[in-house]
Amino acid sequence: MQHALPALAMAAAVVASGAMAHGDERHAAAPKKFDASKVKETVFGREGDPKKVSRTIRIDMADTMRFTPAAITIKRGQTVKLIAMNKGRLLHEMVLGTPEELKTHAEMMKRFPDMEHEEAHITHVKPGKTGAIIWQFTKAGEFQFACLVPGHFEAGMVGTVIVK
Ligand SMILES: [Cu+2]
Repeated sequence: MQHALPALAMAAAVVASGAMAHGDERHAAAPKKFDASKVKETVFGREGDPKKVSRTIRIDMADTMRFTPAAITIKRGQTVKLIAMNKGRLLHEMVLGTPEELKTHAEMMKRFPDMEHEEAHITHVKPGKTGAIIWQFTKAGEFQFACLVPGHFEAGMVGTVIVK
């Protein structure tokens, strides 16, 4: 019995780590609906209102573990629609974030590869399909988009977002 409590506390700590809480399967099937009252500001911006999209950027994903283009430049405040097109035969994903965050997230994915996660800044794209992220880049800086399928990030599947 002595071990039960620490184990539980650890499990809770893992779940509590915010963006890393992928275990929530409720998100999996439901289509993303924009709800302004639920939008959270992050250090790299916030979920964008589909009605305010002023620019659409297509980004191809390939099994060579590359995004094309690998770098995009956005005007601060602009709401963009990033369309991720999976040209390969493997599952890929596009996750927005800061370089530090994405690195931590990739480590997490290595430990828990089966974690499902569906959030505004993430899109999973099956081979031959497209996914989309609508995002408002509210802060200037250098951010990234990455594929966090285990092994892909490590192989260099990372792109740069410059917000001016
Ligand atoms: Cu990938």
